[in-house]
Amino acid sequence: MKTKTPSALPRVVFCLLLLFLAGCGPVEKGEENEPVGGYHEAILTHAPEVPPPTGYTTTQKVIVRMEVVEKVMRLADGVDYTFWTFGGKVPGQFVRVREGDMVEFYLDNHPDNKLPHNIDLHAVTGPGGGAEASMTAPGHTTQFTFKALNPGLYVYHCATAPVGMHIANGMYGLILVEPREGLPEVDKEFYIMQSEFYTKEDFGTPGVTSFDMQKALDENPDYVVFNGSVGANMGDQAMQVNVGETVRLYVGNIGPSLVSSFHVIGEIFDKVYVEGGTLVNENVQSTAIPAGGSAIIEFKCEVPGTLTVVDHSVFRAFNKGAIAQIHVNGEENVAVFTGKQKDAVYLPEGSAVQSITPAAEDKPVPERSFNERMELGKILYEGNCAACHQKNGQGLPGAFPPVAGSDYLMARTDKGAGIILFGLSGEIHVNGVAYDGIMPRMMLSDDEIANVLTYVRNTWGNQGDLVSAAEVAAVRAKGE
Ligand code: HEC
Ligand SMILES: [Cu+2]
Repeated sequence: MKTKTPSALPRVVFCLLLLFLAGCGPVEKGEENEPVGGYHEAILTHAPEVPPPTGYTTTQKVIVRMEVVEKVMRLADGVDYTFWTFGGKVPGQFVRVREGDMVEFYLDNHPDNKLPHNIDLHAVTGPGGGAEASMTAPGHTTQFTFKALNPGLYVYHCATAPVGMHIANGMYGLILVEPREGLPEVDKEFYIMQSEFYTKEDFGTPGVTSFDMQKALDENPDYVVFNGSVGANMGDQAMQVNVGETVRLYVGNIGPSLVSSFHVIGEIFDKVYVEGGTLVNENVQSTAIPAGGSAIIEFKCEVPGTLTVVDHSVFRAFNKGAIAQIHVNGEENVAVFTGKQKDAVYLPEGSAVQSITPAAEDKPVPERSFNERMELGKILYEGNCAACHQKNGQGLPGAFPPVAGSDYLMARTDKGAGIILFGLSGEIHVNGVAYDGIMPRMMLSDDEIANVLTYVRNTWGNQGDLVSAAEVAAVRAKGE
């Protein structure tokens, strides 16, 4: 150990000076007068698409132009809503820039609109996130510029009073500020935004509906959805990936009230950029996304199948619409997942078979018209059956038999009531194809079963007749 010499103090001062100078280097966040290396117009995309990585390494001036449009669109099948939008769809377009970029933002308010609007981007360092600077009357356009100082995934939304109402009507989206070094490369990227709708009529009521202030104040939404409507990314609109690919989800939750317990059924998040920031958590099942917050999620798809994206506050998923699908296409990988390998009857000694089927209703249910049963049946089908038999009734090869054009269903003397009341298992043949799966019994009332069967037996080319609640009750009374 050396002894202390009188020259130690000046050396320490010199080192501190060096540290201070390094701290003011050109790549430090907060640098205001960075040279701009070029300018271009941002590529904007509608959900679930994401613009490609920025790919540049110098600071750019990026022009972003967004148009506010008020218009009636689909909220659910048979349900329309007067949305207020950024870019004509809900959620608004995805914006992608790089840390340090100067963003020149233009907001156009279409002349046919009734109201002034503005934008608060959480990526902005400045008053109101740009809200005051972008307040725009119908038929006007405004412009302001901000520097994207902090990397991360940020929500944007309209902040015109009453703010809650502008948000609840659809005015929100995401802006990604890539870190200077970019994000690691992945195979597929998607944009998912969760939001709530508070409507005058209850969930699924056909017609054009509109905003209900009391339900909003009670934080009791009728709809909780991904990407602006019920089923926006289900079935044919599902996100498509391949086995072996790494997927990155940019997920935002605008609320306006609820915190999302974001989860993907059948996957584990290899990485979560917590709250859309820089901190990465690993091996996560569900991640909390606050109202006005986000998360970046990555996972590798090792096996084929359908991944179901949900808010794990699960009534929101299966009863209010917070559900989407990712189809993973490719070869089975039994080293990771085998599928069902065995299914035998289990009868413990001395046990009676338990049933939780509700008892037959005591009082007869009033019968309904054919059209009424068709309408109600469609909603029941989509909520209870479509997950397996698919929205178009085609089923899934090798797993769920088709109910569209099913000779098996149409030949049954109970019109199918027994299948729904008691479930179905063992080998069956539908249009000459063998299926050997298990359909669970469904906890539906006689009236509801009559509705869903009337719908199934008279849709997709099926030629059936009305199924009455009395017919279902008779099957229930006879037992399995
Ligand atoms: C969890 C998945 C699942 C759900 C939900 C489900 N089913 Fe099924 N369903 C099946 C499977 C699997 C079979 C085949 C059972 C077998 O192989 O014995 C089947 C068979 C059937 C059949 C007979 C075969 C055919 O294709 O005609 C009908 C009819 C049917 N389901 C109707 C419905 C209706 C209506 C609902 C909603 C009320 C429903 N299912 C909900 C999985 C499901
Ligand atoms: Cu607005």
